Amino acid sequence: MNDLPVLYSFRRCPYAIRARMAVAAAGIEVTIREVLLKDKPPELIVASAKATVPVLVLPDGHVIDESLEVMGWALTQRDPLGWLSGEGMSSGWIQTCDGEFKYWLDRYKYAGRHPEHATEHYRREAEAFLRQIEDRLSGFPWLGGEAPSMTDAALFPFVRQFAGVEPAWWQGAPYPSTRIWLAQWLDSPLFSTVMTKYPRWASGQPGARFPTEPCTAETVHGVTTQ
Ligand SMILES: N[C@@H](CCC(=O)N[C@@H](CS)C(=O)NCC(=O)O)C(=O)O
Repeated sequence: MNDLPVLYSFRRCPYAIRARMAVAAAGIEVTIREVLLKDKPPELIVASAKATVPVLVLPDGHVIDESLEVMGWALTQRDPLGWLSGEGMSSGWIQTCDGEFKYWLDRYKYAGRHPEHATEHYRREAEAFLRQIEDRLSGFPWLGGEAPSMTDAALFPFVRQFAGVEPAWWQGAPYPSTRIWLAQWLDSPLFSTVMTKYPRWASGQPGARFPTEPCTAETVHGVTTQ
C-alpha cells in the first residue's frame, strides 16, 4: 500500500466526492486519509499549503490539489466508462457549478450566516443553475448528452447538497428530470462505493485502501443510461 498514491479526503465534501468518483470509475486504488476540516493533519498542509480537500500525493511526491485535476489524472489513465468523451473538463457546466452556483449554494445552505437575505432569496439565486440543468436534462438523459460524463459526475455532488438543504421542498420543486438524474447517481453502486465510511486518519497510521474492494464491472458500470 506504500506505493499507492495518497488521497486526503473528507467524506461529505462535494469536491472530494467528485474526485473519489473518478478514481473509483477509473479502477485506480489509492490510500485514503479521511481528515477533519476543523483539525487538518500537518501532512496535508505540508503537501498543499491551501489545505483544501481533495489532495492527491503521488508516489513520486507530485501533488494534485484541485478536484478537477484529480478527476483528469484518474480518467486520463483509464476511462472505462468514457467519461472524458463529450465535453470533458472544459465544460462550461463545471465552471458555472464551481463559480456562481457554489456561491449561492453556500449561502442557501448557511443562510443563518448571511442574514442580509432570507433563505428563499439564496435558493432562488441558486435555482438559476437548476433551471439550466433541468432544461438540458429534459432533452438529454445526461448533461454530457447520451451517456454519463465527467460533467455529470463533477456536478451531481453539488446538486445533492442543494437537494439536501430542504428535502421536502426539493421533492416538490419543478425539476423532475434533475431529480431522476440525481437519484440515478445516488442509487449507483459507484456512489455507494465512494461514500464508504473511513475512520479519521491520524499521523503515523497507514491509511486505508480506497476503494475498499477492487471495482468490479458491476460497480463501475452501475450508472449507464436512463
Ligand atoms: N477548488 C478546490 C476546492 C476544494 C474545497 O474548497 N474543499 C473544501 C471542502 S468541501 C475545503 O477543503 N475547504 C477548506 C476548509 O474548510 O478549511 C477543488 O476543486 O478541489
